[in-house]
Amino acid sequence: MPDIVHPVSVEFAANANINAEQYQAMYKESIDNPDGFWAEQANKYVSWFKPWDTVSDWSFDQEDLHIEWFKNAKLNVSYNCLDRHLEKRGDQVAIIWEGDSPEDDRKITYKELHEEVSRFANVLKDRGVQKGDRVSLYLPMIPEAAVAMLACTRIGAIHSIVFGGFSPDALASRINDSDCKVVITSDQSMRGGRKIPLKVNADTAIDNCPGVTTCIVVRRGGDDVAWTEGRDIWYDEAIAAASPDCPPEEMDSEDPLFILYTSGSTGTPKGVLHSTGGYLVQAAMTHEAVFDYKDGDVYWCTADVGWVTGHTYIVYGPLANGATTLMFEGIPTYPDISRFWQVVDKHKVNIFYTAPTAIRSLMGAGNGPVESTSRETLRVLGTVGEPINPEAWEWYHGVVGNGKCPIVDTWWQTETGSHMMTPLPGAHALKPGSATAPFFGVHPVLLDDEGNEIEGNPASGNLAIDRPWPAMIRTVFGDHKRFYETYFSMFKGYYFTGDGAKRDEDGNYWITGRVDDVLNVSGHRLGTAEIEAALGLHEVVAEAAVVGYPHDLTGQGIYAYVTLMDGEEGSEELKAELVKLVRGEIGPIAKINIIQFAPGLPKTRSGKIMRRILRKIAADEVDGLGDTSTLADPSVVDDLIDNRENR
Ligand code: 6R9
Repeated sequence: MPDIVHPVSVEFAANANINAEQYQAMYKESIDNPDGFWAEQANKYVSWFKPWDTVSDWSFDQEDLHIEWFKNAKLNVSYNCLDRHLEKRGDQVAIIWEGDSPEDDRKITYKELHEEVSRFANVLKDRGVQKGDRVSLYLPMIPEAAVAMLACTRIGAIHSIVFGGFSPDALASRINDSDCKVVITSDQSMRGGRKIPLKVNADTAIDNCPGVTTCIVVRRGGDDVAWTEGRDIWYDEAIAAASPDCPPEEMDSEDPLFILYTSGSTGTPKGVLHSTGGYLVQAAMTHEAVFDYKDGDVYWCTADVGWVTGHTYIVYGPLANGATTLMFEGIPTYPDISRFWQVVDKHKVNIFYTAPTAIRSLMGAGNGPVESTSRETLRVLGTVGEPINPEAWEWYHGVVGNGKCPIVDTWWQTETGSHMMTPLPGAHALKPGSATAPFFGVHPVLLDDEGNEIEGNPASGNLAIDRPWPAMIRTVFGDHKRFYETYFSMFKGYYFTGDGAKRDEDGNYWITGRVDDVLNVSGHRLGTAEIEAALGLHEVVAEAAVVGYPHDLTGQGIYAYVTLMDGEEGSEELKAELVKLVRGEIGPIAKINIIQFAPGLPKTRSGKIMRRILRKIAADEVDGLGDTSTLADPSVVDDLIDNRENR
C-alpha cells in the first residue's frame, strides 16, 4: 500500500465541525452507547411531531429479521426539508439548477419550493395517490424531480426513482415490481446538447404496466409527444390548478420512504426499501459532518437523482440541513471539458462531490481545462461510487482543489442509505485510495470465508457490519426472504456488504471492490446475471457468462463469454447485435466492452461456472489460474486462453 499521507490541515481543523479529538470521543460514544448517541443526533437534526418509545430494536436472525429505529415517533420528511426552514430561510435559495446548456439556470427559494411541493402533493392526491402507494419517477435532472420526491413524502407515498438512462423494459419491470399506479416523467431529457425521448420510453414501458392509471409529464424540451387522454396530464397545468395548501402527513418513523432498485449478484434488481426517521437523521448528520457543511455553503453533488447518492446527498441530506444544493442536468464535457469548473465558479460552489470515473476522464484531458478556471471557492471535495486510484486522487487534490481542499472518499451503498466509511475532513489524515474510518455508529469487521472475524492489523477479508445503523435498508420490497438471503445468510449475525476490504497498520480501511458477481462500471452497479439473461434472449446464444475486468477509465469493463447454439458462427455483426440487445434490455450503462465467443465455459462437475477463472482470463492474468482440476473439462480453459485474440 502506498504510504502517502496528507495530514489534517491545522487551519481546516481549527474551523471544522468535527476535529480529531471530537471524532474519537463521539465514535467511542456511538459504539458504547448507540441508543444514547443516536437519540441525541435525532433530536439535533430532525424535528419530530411526536417522540419515540425506543431508539432501536433489531435482530439479524433469520426467524426474526427486523430493524427499527425511533419506534412510534412521528415526523414528515418534506416538513423537515421545507416547512421548518421557512421562518428563518424562506428567501434563501434551496436549489440552484444548472441546465445542460450554460444559458439555462434557475434558482428556487425554500418558500417557492415549499409552495410547488404542496401544489404537486395535491395533484398526486387528486389522482388518487394515498399514503403507502408507490409512485414511479423517470425524470431528468430537473428541479421537478426534487419536487416530486418531496411531494411524495409530504403525503406518505413511496417513491421509486428509475434512472433516466434505463430502458423501457427496465422501467416496466420496476414499475410492476412495486405496483406503481402513477408514473412521473418528462417529454425529453437534455444531455450534452442531445434530446433523449423520455416520454416515448415511458409510453413503451407503461404499455406493459396494467396498474398505471396516471402519467404526469413535465415539459422540458417542448417537442410534441404522444398523448393518452385520461391517463396523461401535464405537470405545469396540473400544479397551476392545484391548491398551494397541503398539510404534511404524520408518518411513523418506520413507515417506508422510498424504494430504489439495485443490482445484486443473482436474479432481477432488488427493490431496496428505506424507511423514514432513521434515514433522515443519518442523511442530515452525514451531510453536515462529512462535508463539513456550514450554513451558507453552496453544495454540489454531481450524481443523478436516479441513484442513491442523488437521493441522500442532492435532496434529503442537504435540504434537511437548510442548505443550497446545486442540481446539474448536463455532462462534464459539454459544451467543453471545463464545464464542471465553470459551474463551480459561476455559482461559487464550496463543496463538490463527484465520482472517480469523472475525475479520471477529466484528468485525461490534462490540467489546462481546469486551470483556465479559478475554483477559489472550493473548500471540501468528495468522491463516491468506486475505489479511487491514488493517481486520480492526487490530481483531484492538487489540480482541482489547488492542494488546499481535503477529499472525503465516502464508501457506502444503496442499502446503507448514508455514508458508512469516510475520512472527516477536519479529523482524519488522508490516504489517497482509502475510505479511512467508520462513521459514527458503524462497526465494520473483516471476516474470513468461514465467517470468523479477523483481528489485528493489517488484515484483509470480507467487509461486514455487526450491528444496524439508522439509515439502513429495512427489507427488499415484497420479498423479506430475499432480504435475509442476500445480506444476512452468508455470515450469520452480520450484514454482509458484498465488498472486500483491507485494514492497514493504522487501522484504516481500503475497499478492494466487490467480492460477489456485481460489476461496478463508472460507479454504476450492474448484476452479471441481468446481463447474462439479456444475452440469453438472442436466438443463437446457448449460454453466456459475464465478468468484470480492470478498465482505466470506467474502473471495470464488461467482458462477456458467449457460447453459441450448435452450428452457429460468431462474427463481428453478431457481436454488434448482442451489444445492442443488452443495451436495449437494460440501458446505455450496460455497454459490453468485449465479447469472446467460447465453445465451452469452465464448469465444475456440478455445473457451476467458475467465474474466478473467467475473470483471470479477462484480466489477462493467465499464469495464475490456480487449481483447475475440479473442472468437468479442464481443456475448456486452454481453448479460452488460446482464443483470446478473437475477442
Ligand atoms: C453510494 C453507491 C455500492 C458499491 C459498494 C462498493 C462501491 C461505493 C465506494 C465504493 C470504494 C468508495 N463503492 N463507494 N468502493 N470506495 N468510496 O455508490 O451505492 O450504487 O449501491 O454502489 O459501490 O463496491 O458496494 P451503490
